[in-house]
Amino acid sequence: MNAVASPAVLDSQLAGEMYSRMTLIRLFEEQANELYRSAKMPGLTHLYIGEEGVAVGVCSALRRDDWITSTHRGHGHCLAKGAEPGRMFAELLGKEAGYCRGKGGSMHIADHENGNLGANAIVGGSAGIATGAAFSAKRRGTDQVAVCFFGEGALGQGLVYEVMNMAALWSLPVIYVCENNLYNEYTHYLEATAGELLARPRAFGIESREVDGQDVRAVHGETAELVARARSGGGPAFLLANTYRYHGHHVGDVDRTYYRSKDEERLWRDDRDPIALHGMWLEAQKVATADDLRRIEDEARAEIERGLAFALAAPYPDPSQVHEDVFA
Ligand SMILES: Cc1ncc(C[n+]2csc(CCOP(=O)(O)OP(=O)(O)O)c2C)c(N)n1
Repeated sequence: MNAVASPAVLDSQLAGEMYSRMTLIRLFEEQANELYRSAKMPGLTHLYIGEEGVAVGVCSALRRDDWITSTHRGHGHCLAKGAEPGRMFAELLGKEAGYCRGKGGSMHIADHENGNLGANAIVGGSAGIATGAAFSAKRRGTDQVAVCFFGEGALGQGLVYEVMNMAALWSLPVIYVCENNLYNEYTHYLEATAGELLARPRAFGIESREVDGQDVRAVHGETAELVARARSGGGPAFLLANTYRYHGHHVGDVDRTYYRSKDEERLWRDDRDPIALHGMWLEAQKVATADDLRRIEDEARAEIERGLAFALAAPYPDPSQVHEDVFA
């Protein structure tokens, strides 16, 4: 995807591609869960299911040479920026064909060809990397923009404020995208984050907006404006996207009733699903029929199955490579 729509116009082709990419992410994540449950994947993973509208809305407003940085919940960001499911599955399985030759795993996928500087398991850690990339773009005189994805839990990290301060002072082309899925692990964010979330970036004079993260078109529209602004020297921005993760903090977090209710989960799944909502819009606008949407889903499923088969059959790295690509 990575098409660049003008801020005001969302053409029907792009709207269809957004549906397709969100569906691909959903199916990838369901399969990642299966890999965990069938003990084929080492370690665990943090599913992005429910939040697809944010990654796809944002990345569809970026160019391929724009950058993103990502989090422990990063598969959706990678796929939205153009990564292939096969190489991602390979990375999850520790295979040589993975994006990091099998040494990064689920939480550290980087895909530089598509502008993905990498996921980071240190909460807030990638804010410095995105801001540094924006600094580099400005110094080199390119018009690239960097997007930093992070959860609202990262608002408790000092680094985020250090770099927002620099970004504002130096008018850097960076957009901080805060995905508020309501929970920091097993704690509601209101128990961990004082005051108004947007008051924080606004204290630095950063352009700050809020968007419904379940509305992929709204996310795309806000991002496109902020990207155009940053590209033309307007400086950093902060986008607060309200969203929800349907699954647990990680795949092992199955019984969640001690920190959130089943009714709450049902409400988001049934009434606020970004893929279903966008599908209804496509049909209502006569951009796609129900058959078209089914075909898109079938194609995405086939792509996931091909990617999975590729990854399962792929070889592990040779043990002699264990000390390669290690930085200290
Ligand atoms: C610096 C740091 N502190 C603590 C952790 C443990 N940890 C992993 S995820 C997480 C909560 C993250 O919540 P949020 O940033 O809102 O992202 P979400 O998981 O909701 O997507 C914590 C505390 C960590 N990985 N890094």
